[in-house]
Amino acid sequence: MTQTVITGSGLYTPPNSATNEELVAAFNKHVDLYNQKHAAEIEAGDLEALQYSSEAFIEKASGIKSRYFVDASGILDPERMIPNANEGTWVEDKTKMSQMIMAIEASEKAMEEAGLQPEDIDLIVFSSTIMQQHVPSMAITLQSILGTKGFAYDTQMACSSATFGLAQAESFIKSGMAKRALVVTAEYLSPLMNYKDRDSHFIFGDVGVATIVEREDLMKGNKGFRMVSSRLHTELSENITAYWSFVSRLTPEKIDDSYLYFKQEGRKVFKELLPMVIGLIGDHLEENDLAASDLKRMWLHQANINMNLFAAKKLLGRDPSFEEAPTVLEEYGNTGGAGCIIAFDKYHDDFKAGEKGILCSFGAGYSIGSVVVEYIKK
Ligand code: CO8
Repeated sequence: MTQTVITGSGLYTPPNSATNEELVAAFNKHVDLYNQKHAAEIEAGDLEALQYSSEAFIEKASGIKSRYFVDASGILDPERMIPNANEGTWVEDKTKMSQMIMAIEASEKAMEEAGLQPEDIDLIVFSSTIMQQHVPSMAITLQSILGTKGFAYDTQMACSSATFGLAQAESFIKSGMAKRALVVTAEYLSPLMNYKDRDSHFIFGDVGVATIVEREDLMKGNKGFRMVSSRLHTELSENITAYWSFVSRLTPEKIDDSYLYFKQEGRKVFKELLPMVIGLIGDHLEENDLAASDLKRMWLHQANINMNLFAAKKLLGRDPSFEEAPTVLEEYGNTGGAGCIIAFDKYHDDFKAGEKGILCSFGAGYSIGSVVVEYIKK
């Protein structure tokens, strides 16, 4: 049977960042400006005063201390609270598109780790929460910039973009339609966020990740993570939404309405999604005659530290060590579909042949993607 192997990964970290302190200072200044501007309506009881955000809450509720942004200056400007577009003339030069910059660097690093040249790749799956450009696709544009062969296409699966992309690459390779795939998740999420929303202004950061999936018998290098088994699951929920769409321009007067941007019922997500995730991982491992204790590592979705610790503890029956379930939330925040791959990229060099791990994403959709891997060395 054809086997597939993850032979490389790459991470692009944007040059700008914001700590909780910086983000909360800008948010609270915005609250002051808003409350001053609307003092009379607030006084008359016609409008509710906005409340301050707090660093202590953010760190305790999410485990996030900072996050990276393509642009932080617009987000930290209390009069603006929207990222600035700093990409110049990207329509004429696609290598200057913010999302493409992330994709190119992450892809180059992944190809380098796998020992591949662009012409060795015959499939690009550009799988991200959002696409900066729809026509032509981001994937085909990236294909032309890098010089890869074969075919390339875009797909979107929010929090599970990377794992769904990996499973698609695996399927294409197993079917014989491709030999070597580049899976790219470039999460340029900040333009989709509402930095005036106290409940969610601290959650997300921008980042780019990429992985290489090769047919095992054609591997150029001598090591990698064999994809033992993949499982995908979706189930509709409106507890995480961002209704932004190409039809938003038809009602320009509503362009700033909060329903267009990221919104969630965090508690409900926590309560509904976690049992699904724990159940799916448990079943997935059982199908493969594995227990959580057989895994060296769980590279879990990075949305919330409490969620990750809860899931890992339930699966293991005890508290996980950092090595068993590493988190990158403190530095990167929630990076949508990229989170589990950041954790994988940073924490996979210590594997020995035969050791196993699981990549698992979960979130908006709802969507869950689970990939069991085994380290191989030839
Ligand atoms: N500062 C101070 N207080 C605050 C703040 C703040 N910034 N925000 C809320 N509070 C207050 C609330 O008002 C509330 O007050 P009260 O008790 O008086 O009503 C109190 O703090 C507690 O609020 P919550 O119950 O909301 O707090 P939680 O402890 O639940 O923490 C979290 C909130 C962090 C959001 C948490 O619920 C969580 O992380 N849940 C899981 C959510 C999750 O995993 N979502 C998946 C995210 S989606 C994803 O990962 C990728 C999506 C890709 C983009 C998709 C675009 C559509």
